[in-house]
This record gives sequence, structure tokens and C-alpha cells, in this order.
Amino acid sequence: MKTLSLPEASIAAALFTALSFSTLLMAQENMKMMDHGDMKKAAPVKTGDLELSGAWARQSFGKAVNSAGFLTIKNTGTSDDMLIGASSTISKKTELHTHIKDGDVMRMRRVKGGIKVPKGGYAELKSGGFHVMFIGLKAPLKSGTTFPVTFKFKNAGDITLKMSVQKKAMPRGSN
Ligand SMILES: [Cu+2]
Repeated sequence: MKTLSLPEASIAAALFTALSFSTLLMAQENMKMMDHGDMKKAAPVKTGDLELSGAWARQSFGKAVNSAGFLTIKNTGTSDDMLIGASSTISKKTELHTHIKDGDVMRMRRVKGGIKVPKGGYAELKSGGFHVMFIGLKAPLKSGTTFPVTFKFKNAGDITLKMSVQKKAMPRGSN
């Protein structure tokens, strides 16, 4: 059996340390990436018949001045409600938008009237459909942060909850 001389042994040890360290870094990077996924959702808010959950907003990239937010609104009551507006301080304007198909292109439109939250059902604001549009961001939205948004309902009134900013890829022609 060949024994390593002292310099060889220390080189081997250094290599081993460097390798384990990079593996550790990679593992940490994976953890961070997982963190940006669905695990980090804002806490649901329940007010009267409505339960607002899964609220998140897309991290803004580069010099993007707009972003979008999403959530699910459950109505456990016996009458329909309507989401008629949203407001925040992170952007100059906060609007409710929808996507419409214009030929082969998906375009965004401001919601007219409101988004119905049916009794015993739910309304979903999700990528490619209804969303909250933040127009004219005052600062970039960074993943891992949260910010408050107030939702205005026809019957339930104002409900404020925190949206968590997440880093998620943007589907083509969507937001
Ligand atoms: Cu929009």
C-alpha cells in the first residue's frame, strides 16, 4: 500500500474539501430555487364569506415597469360577490385585467364591471387570465419580499392582504 507523502495528502484533502464545498453550494442553490416556487405563498385571509389565498406577484425583470399579481378568492356565502377594484402603493396605477384572444394574439384588457366571485365557488386570478396589473412600478419587485394590496368587493368591502413576490418564468404572450 502506497502512503501519500505530506504534500500529496494535503492536495488531496484540499481537493476533497473544494469538491464537497461546491456540492454544498449547489445544494443550497437548489434550496433557494425551491424557495421561489409555490412553497412561499402568502398566508390566506378570511373575512366574512370570502377567503383570499395563494396571493403572489411576479418579480419584475430588468427595467420592467409593470408586473402582475394573482390569487384565488373563495366564496363560502349564499350570495355572489364581485371584485370591483384593487389598490396598492407600489405602482402608479393598480388595475384589474383580463386576457382576450385577438386572432392568434393574447391581449390584456381592463376588466369592465368586475370579476364575479360566485356563491359557493371561487374566482381565480392566474397567469394567462384575470390578474391584478401593477402599472408604473415605483421600485423593482424582488422575490422574497411582500407588499400589501387592498381588494375592493361589491358586498364584502375592502380586504387587504400581502402578496409575496416570486420569481417565475413568464409564459409567452402572457404575464
Ligand atoms: Cu395586465
